[in-house]
Amino acid sequence: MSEVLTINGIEQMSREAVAELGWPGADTLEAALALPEDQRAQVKAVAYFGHTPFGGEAMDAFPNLGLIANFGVGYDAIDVNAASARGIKVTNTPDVLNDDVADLAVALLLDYCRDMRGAEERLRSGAWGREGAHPLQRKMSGQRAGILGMGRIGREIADRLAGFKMEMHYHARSEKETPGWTYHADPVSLAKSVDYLVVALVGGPATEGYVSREVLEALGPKGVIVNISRGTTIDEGAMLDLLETGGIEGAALDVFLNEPNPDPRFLKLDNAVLQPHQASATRETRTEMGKLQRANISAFLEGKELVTPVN
Ligand code: 8YV
Repeated sequence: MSEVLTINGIEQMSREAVAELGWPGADTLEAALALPEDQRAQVKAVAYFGHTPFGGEAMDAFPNLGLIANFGVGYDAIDVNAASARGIKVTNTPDVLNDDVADLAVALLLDYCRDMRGAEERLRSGAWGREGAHPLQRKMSGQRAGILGMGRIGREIADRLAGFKMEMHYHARSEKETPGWTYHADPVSLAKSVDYLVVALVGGPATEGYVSREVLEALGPKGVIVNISRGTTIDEGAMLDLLETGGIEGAALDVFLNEPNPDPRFLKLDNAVLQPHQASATRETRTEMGKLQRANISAFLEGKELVTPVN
């Protein structure tokens, strides 16, 4: 047993890197907790992957744990207060994934508007020849976009959408320096003012259900919601109700409450573009995320300053 334990399906590129380091792995947190007590007692750092809640009770199963190094910028799965109370440090992997997440947000919106998957299916199935052109689509460039949460990822998305000549609106805790974009002090006012609402909030209890039924209703029957943050940030039941009844026009989503098995109601919708939580999933970015995670672990084991500490 090594002093580092990897927990949860080790992601793509970093699986090899982690294997090279010779760290043992547990496929799930549950499996890690089932390790013999003497093995758990050797663990000083956990390389954590995925979104299963990691709370105080689980931390207590590793009496010498000093670091949870999360693979991902969002660390909402980890109870940071419980970690701090136990003197356990938490790190994440910010910034290296901003471009990919912003790229996917734009791709979701473009795909929603232009129905590239449906149009390709028309070509592949021969329906183009049999039935003619694909139905007309919806314009994205030049329309009104709202960004909910103007952190580093939100800003990257906004910069990209501004490049599509969109009229930019945003809501964040405070007004930011922008090239003349309209600030809204509350999310309802933002939703009322835009055609496309992109959610780029941090996850965790503070933003749970932040996109409420009221916000979605303000977006209205021509409005489209995009989410690349966390499933928790939207009242998912309300969103499904409104998608099913025309209360909002559509959705383009990379995140869900119940991952990796989203509510089956989503699968029946033809007004939604659905992605399996893969906004950061390029080889390049996952490699960088793995490097940053390992740099934090090395720094911790060598008693050096952590690279990207959370607490
Ligand atoms: C995941 C993400 O971490 O960074 C985040 O917060 O949501 C993703 O990059 C990734 O899927 C690994 O679990």
